Amino acid sequence: AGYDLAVRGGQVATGFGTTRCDIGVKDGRIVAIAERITDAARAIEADGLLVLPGGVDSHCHIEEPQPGGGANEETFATASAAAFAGGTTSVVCFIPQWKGHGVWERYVDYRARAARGMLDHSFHQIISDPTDAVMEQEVPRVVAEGVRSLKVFLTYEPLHLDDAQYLRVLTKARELGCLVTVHCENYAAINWRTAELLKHGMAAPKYHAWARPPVVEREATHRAIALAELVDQPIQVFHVSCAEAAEEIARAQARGVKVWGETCPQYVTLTAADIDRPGFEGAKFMCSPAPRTREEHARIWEMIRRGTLDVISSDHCAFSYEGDRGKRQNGADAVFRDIPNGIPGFAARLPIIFSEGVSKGRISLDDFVRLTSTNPARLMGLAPRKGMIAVGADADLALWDPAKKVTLTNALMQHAVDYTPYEGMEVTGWPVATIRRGEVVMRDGKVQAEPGTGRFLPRGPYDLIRPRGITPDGFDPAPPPAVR
Ligand code: DUC
Ligand code: ZN
Ligand code: ZN
Ligand code: ZN
Repeated sequence: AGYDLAVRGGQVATGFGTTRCDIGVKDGRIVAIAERITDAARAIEADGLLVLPGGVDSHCHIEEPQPGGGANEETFATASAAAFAGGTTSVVCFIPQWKGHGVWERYVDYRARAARGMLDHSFHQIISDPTDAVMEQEVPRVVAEGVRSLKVFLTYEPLHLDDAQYLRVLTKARELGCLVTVHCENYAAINWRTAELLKHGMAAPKYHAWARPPVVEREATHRAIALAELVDQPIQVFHVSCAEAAEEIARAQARGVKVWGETCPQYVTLTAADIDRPGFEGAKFMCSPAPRTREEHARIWEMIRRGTLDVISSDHCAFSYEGDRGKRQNGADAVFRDIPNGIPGFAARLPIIFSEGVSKGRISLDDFVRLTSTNPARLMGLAPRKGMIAVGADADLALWDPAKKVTLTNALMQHAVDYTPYEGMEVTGWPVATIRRGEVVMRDGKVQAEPGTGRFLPRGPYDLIRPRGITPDGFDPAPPPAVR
């Protein structure tokens, strides 16, 4: 047979139009797209299904080692199952850095952890302590390995950077040809409000949201962009939750600044009412930025349609509700400040965005494919190998039943933790099979991939994130290399 696999008769959605055709796969890659492919060792009939490029989740937290020696509950094996269950085939996750420590050792350790999973993976390097030794010696080494993005937090103890430290990361990223991804919330403002809320006895989970209203996100978004503009370094603003932050991105984009905006399913579905559920239950919905309102969801959809927000990732960061590694790790009734932030979302991401977006008529099928696969792959330098259905690309596909109605449950999510914030939500549209490099890794909810088969995706320099060469007054103390 000429092909290892043929996917036949599906509606192939490329992000730039949909056509009924067959896909021929050989050695893990797409080698033919044709009206009819017969000469294959194996065929999958996809009549009535959409054939999508496998989802690319460019922001997710998996098995991040903790300074104390543990790691968060989601391992690469469980994360892979959850991702495949939801039609996602590639991820970009985070190598931590702890203050007082370097990054090289963490990189080596994290590569080994990731190699035990089934997902194709790349990394962002978190920078929480940009010392001379880290920035001049270790970071260049990690980047040379293919880790082409640095992640910074403008809030969070103990990760946050001040403006001088952030500038140092930006200038080093520019020199090395990396993207910088940024968590934008104002550290001092959140600390001040948190202290005041607790002083007034307002300690329940819902006050997590009160401690970080949209204005603190808008301020930090503006500042993150302004400093990036000052040094001419491209950035992506992570998890935009409100229109006022998105407007800062839109204004900068309109002046030509290279800034991209990401949002997540939680910012078009969860609300302050969820985080205000009785007792400790609200902890299940606690993430940063915090869930907003229905009105805000509508504004986020509008910013998606305008293209201001062009990537939707999960920010999967999972803690169980029960147990001593989860939401109650600092006590069964911890004050909001001491409850770990983050919600699981690997498997829910594509179904929620398809259902709320495409099925409800808010975005087109092309938009969906670009937002969840093509755009993150392009921005992270993984395209055209990932994020596209094209000859030469990896054969990563999600076979999607656009009419299937499913009620979300924790069991369907296949992640490591004991709850989903989307329990009981009805969706229309569901992945019936996931194919990773030509191998069927999920079929009808059954994940069937061997641990250790996920591949590291090194990322070389790429044009999209090249600095513009525009600085105030033309003063550029360290021009980036001219040719990459
Ligand atoms: N917010 C983040 O920024 N990271 C992980 C968890 C969360 O809620
Ligand atoms: Zn600090
Ligand atoms: Zn973040
Ligand atoms: Zn995150």
